[in-house]
Formats: sequence, C-alpha cells, structure tokens
Amino acid sequence: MSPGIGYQPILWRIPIPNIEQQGIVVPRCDSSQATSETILVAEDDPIFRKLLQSRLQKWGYRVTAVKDGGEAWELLRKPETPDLLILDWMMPGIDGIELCRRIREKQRDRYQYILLLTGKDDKEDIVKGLNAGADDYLTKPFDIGELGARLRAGKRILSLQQELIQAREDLRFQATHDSLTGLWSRGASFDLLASELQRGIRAHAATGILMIDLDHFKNVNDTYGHLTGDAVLREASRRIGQAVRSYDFVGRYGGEEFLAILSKCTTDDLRSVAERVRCAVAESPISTSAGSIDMTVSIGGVVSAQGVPDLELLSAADSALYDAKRSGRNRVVVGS
Ligand code: GH3
Ligand code: MG
Ligand code: MG
Ligand code: MG
Repeated sequence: MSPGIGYQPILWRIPIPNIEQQGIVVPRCDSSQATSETILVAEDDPIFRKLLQSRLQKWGYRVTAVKDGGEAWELLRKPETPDLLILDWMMPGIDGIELCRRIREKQRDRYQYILLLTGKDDKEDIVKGLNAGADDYLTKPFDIGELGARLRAGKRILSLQQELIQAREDLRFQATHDSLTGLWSRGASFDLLASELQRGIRAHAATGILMIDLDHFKNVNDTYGHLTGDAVLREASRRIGQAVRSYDFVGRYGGEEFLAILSKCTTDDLRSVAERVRCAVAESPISTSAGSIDMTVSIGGVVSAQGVPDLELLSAADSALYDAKRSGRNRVVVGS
C-alpha cells in the first residue's frame, strides 16, 4: 500500500536533502512533537474523521474537521485558511479531486500543501490526484506513523516556501528603499511620482511635491565626521517621514535632499505640510553620540497643474528650493 519506488511528490521541484540518509534520526510522530500548525481535515467517514482529529490534536496540531467537500470549500474561500490540508478523495458533493482543482485555481499569496486520502491505489488514479493539484497522497488504510512523516514533509515544503516569500519581500524592499534612512529610494520616488500624477489626472486632483534639503549639512560632516552626519540624516529623515500625512510618500532624492509626494493636495495643504516638516526638523536639536546638533531644512514646493510632466514639476520645485536657500534657509517657498 506504500507509494511506488521513485514516487516523489512536490519534492522533485525543490531539492531537499534526504535527512535520513544523512544519518539524522527523524523522531517518531508523537505528542512530544508539539506544533502550533493548523490543519484542515475534510473526511466524510465520521469514525475515521474523529480518529484523525484526535491523533492530529495529540501531535499538537490545531484541527478543523469538516464532513464534506462543500463545507471545506466554504472554509477555504475565507481569507485566513490553514496551509496544511488533508482531503479525502471520496466525499459526497465536492470530492477531494475537485477541491484540489479549485484550491489551485484560486489566487493565493501562500501555498497550501494538500495530502489526499484515497482508497484507490491504481497508478492512473494517483496520477489523476497529483495532476489535480495534490502534493502527496496516502492510500487507506495507512500507517499512522507514515501520516506523521508525510505531514512533516509537507511542513518542510511550506516553511521553505515561507522563506522564499520572505527573501523575495526583503529583496523588493532593498530594491525600492534607501538603506541609510529607510525612505523610498530615488528610483522608486520617480515611479511613485509618475503614478501619483496619473492618479491625480484620473481623479481630477492636484498632486503636490516638496523638495527638502538640509541646510549647511556639509558643516556637520566637516565638524563631527561622516558617521555623525549619517545619524543626523537618519533622524532628520524620521522627522520628515512623521510630519507628512499618512498617505504621502517621502523618498531620498539625493545625498541630503528629499522628495515628498503629496497626493490630493491644494496649495494650502502643501504649505501646511511643508511648514510641519520644517518645524519638525528645526524644533529641537538632534542628539547624537557627538552631542546635540541643530539642523534646519529649506523647502521648495509646487502643486501640479493637470498634465504637467513630472520633470517640469521637479525643476519648478528645485527653483523654489533655491529661492528658499537664497532668501536665508530654514523656510518654505511655494513656486508656480
Ligand atoms: P546647503 O545649505 O546649501 O544645502 O549646504 P549643504 O552643506 O547642505 O550642501 P552641500 O551640497 O554643500 O553639501 C551636502 C553634503 O552632504 C556633502 C556630502 O558630503 C553630504 N552627504 C551626502 N550624502 C551623505 C551621506 O549619505 N552621509 C553623510 N554623512 N553625508 C552625506
Ligand atoms: Mg470518503
Ligand atoms: Mg544641503
Ligand atoms: Mg543638497
């Protein structure tokens, strides 16, 4: 009743070392293997369902047990569903194979590992089950220890998959954020500006931009060194990020220059957000390991007229910033 030699479920796609071959003892599945994993069991035979449920609970799983495919599908359509599924093939209504198909068709950000329970051990049926989207199968009646081992294999796949998702998210973050300040990177800021301007055109709303530049920042580096300069940059970035509205974006445009993109923004909004940013940086000295350092920013802002290209807007904000610098720094100038 065991799977044929050479049978490898999803494992063929992701190389996983055979831990038993490496001489590592795989513990028997018993109650000492506490796990907080949740499992969905869909099984129409009440005795078998109860048996499965109590054994899985003994192993530490949180179990949701349902009596047919329809109930299982109701649950699986909810946003938060278990990643480990044990589905009986033969059930009234929606059977295990149809459930597999539906689960695989559904767009989901996390993979669900499906162990199919079947009374069939005909090769063709097994192929049908795997083709429908099952990752593995067990032919009834099965050894309970084998069930435990197969669930552990499923959990290994799921945790690898979680690691991959996490790695992809980390890479995405690194590619779009500045490593020193955690703000959006220059490239991502341009993309955000372009899409925000497009959104503004569709919504008949203006977008505001602020060019924010630290005043006499070179003096900080010259007086205290670059590491202290970095600390000041980080704290100034944090203050700027906190002073804008929750739906605005702030990016690091250059060395000590920042770009804030303010969606749905009137000239009055622009002025008030810019003043908040200016005050947030200037209101108290920035404390560093080298002592407290006073810092101020100059800000140039513009509000987009519909359809003005992003580069023209940036250059208008840049000229406003230079006006702010020329007229004494620590101030906001709104250009047109
Ligand atoms: P202004 O008021 O006219 O803007 O004067 P400023 O000194 O702020 O401007 P300037 O362009 O002369 O100097 C900017 C300095 O910012 C020079 C550069 O070394 C420093 N800088 C740029 N990026 C970083 C960084 O990541 N860390 C540190 N510590 N310094 C940086
Ligand atoms: Mg059944
Ligand atoms: Mg500067
Ligand atoms: Mg500058």
